[in-house]
Amino acid sequence: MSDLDRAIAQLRACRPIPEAQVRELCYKARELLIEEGNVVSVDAPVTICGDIHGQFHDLMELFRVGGDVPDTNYLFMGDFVDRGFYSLESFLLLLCLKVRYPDRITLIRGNHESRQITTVYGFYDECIRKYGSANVWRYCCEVFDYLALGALVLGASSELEATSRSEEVQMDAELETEVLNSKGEVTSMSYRPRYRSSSDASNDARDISPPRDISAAPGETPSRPGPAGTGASGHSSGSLGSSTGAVLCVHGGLSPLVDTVDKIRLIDRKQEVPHEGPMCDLLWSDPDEIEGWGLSPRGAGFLFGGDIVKHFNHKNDLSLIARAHQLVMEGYKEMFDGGIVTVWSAPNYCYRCGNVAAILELGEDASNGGTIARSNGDLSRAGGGILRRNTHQQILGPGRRYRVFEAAAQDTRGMPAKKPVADYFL
Ligand SMILES: [Mn+2]
Repeated sequence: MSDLDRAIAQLRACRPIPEAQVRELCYKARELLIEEGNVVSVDAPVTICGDIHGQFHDLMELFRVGGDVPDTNYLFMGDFVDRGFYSLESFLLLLCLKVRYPDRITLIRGNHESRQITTVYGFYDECIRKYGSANVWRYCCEVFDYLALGALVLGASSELEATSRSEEVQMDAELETEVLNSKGEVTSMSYRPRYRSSSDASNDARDISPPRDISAAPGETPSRPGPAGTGASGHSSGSLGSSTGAVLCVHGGLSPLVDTVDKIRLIDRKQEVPHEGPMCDLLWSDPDEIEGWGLSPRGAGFLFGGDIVKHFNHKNDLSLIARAHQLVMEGYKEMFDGGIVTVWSAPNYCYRCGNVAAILELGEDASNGGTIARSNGDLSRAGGGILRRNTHQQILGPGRRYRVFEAAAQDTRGMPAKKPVADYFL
């Protein structure tokens, strides 16, 4: 067993590792993170998680519900530390997993991954308490400066594969969202119309006949639109890039100073979170039911409305923005026709808010093999409300599976709950 695996085992048991080992870990992590761009590309399938805030036992519950690393590919959207009692163990475990399985876990920066904020909200004090000096806090803050500012999830499928087959299969609709409880039971699902034309019935027969244009080079759009519903009219939408737009993940939200994802890439991120500017906004902003931009009551970042999200997503070929940063009692909250979602992964936040938590799973688009003949030509004639203007590329949102979970049971926390009353007193 390597030192790293030993450290992982020790941290999984919620026991801190020695200071010298933290130092080495942080050095290795920095070497790894320095190579990442400000916006990391992540291929689906991926499980997206929101704020953790030092709630170590709930992080263990998250892994129980969502699967372990490296079996599950994870993307954590920041705010690993502060508020909870185990910021140190939570962050160091995630960091160990990052160093051990760099391609199976992505960590991006939250507004709490900062010197100034951790000094006020608990992480600094926790390090002093557990190590007797600020060294470990300092090593961790140096890692914070190198965390990516966002991630772009590519290759997600627009359609979910149903978890349970008990529901009647809807031929004319595809499964868009599913919500599961921590036992893996489906508690709700939603469908969207499948954009196939009425002549689909005869489609199967035509698909096996010769004139199907399979000679088109990848990325090349056949010039002949063809009659609606014929496989010959186009190609699997995969060859124009996925029919599912990319998903941008950031901790907070958008910035009035950033109108393209490429502008995020230009930021010099290797620094303490500034008090203003694009980097600050990405980590601090919140969506709100307003038009345009508004002042944030947080005193940093901005509020942004549905029009801002719609425009940004369209301009950047995004189908969804996933963000964290705000407590939502149901664990997740979609806004603006599904253009943005808040994912919150700290159940019973601060051990008293009574909320549930959620993680968001995006599946892999398997249609690139061409087995599903959805042509762009057909789609652009379908006339649905979700069509985009001035583009032939149909951009569908990704299929979204939310796993909702509650706080870890008291007896897994390793701290004495209320002593049970002995039977003979009752
Ligand atoms: Mn936050």
